[in-house]
Amino acid sequence: MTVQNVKVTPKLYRPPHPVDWCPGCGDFGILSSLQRALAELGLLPHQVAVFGGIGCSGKAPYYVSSYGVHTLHGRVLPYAQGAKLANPELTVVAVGGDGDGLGIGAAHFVNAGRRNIDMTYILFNNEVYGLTKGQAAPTMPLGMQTKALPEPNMQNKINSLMLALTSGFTWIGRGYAYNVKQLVKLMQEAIQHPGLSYLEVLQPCPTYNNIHTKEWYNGEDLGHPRVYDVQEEGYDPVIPEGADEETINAKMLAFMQKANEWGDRIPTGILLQNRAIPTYEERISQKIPSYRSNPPAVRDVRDENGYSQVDLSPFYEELAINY
Ligand SMILES: Cc1ncc(C[n+]2csc(CCOP(=O)(O)OP(=O)(O)O)c2C)c(N)n1
Ligand code: SF4
Repeated sequence: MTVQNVKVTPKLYRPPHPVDWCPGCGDFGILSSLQRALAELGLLPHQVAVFGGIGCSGKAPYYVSSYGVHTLHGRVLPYAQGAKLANPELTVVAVGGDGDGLGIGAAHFVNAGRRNIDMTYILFNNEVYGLTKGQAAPTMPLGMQTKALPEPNMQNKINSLMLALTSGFTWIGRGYAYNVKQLVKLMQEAIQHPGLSYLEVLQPCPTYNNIHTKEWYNGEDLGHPRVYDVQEEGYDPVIPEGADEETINAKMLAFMQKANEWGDRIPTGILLQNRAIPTYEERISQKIPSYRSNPPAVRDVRDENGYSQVDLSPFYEELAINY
């Protein structure tokens, strides 16, 4: 595809510097899927901003040649939501680890769901804190003992799909880091969904998670892959606009059954697509009709001489500390 005579290929999104994840890390599959998904949507790098949390996964903004920020631990969603609200034309993707998003960042995850801002959150789920050497993340199952742990995990895991549902995310999906073909499609669907999308990606960490490995997800002990595609089995995730209560309840129930399936069969694909909830941008536009045509990011803050038109003096006066 070409836009303004620039050929948009995944190469355009590749950085000039090397990627420093461990060999065999599932993050590579997620990164190349993201570069492909953005390119195949015909987006140019300046139309995209990628925000990362802290952790191995949080380095992703360095590896996608678009706008982006490597933010603070657990704070990726506040940054990303702020950018999207300031510039609603921007395609905003937030990424981060399971520790980042569901440990220190859990309150932001829940409250982002309530807003339903039109952006995408991709959570890299390796069940461990990779960057800090393999401690149990909030997604690690009770009783699991990976090689970095002196004792089996004493806490139960958070089911992030269920948390996303109850928080209000309007698009929920799950992918697998080594199924790039499906992952590209899921990322494109998530980005194109009008509202907040949550994509959990099962991400083997060969350095610290020696239990849920690539071989385990591939089901080498069972003789069939554990991960399967719900869409191939005819699962329909859509809650249509204006759906009645009975339809909504039936869809939520079907979702919960899929979200709780784990072990010998692990569902991937689009699990929920709720078109019945307005986006935050639509809610703002009802209060401020000019919001979309004149959002904060495009307003001219300078006068004809290039000086700021914004009067910050009341703010400074408020900040003044009197001893
Ligand atoms: C406020 C704060 N607390 C703790 C840390 C240390 N820290 C850095 S990365 C990380 C865990 C990252 O794990 P996860 O989000 O699962 O990402 P992964 O490395 O597995 O991709 C922690 C606790 C920090 N950087 N900031
Ligand atoms: S520690 Fe794990 S998650 Fe981090 S780069 Fe290495 S393999 Fe990947």
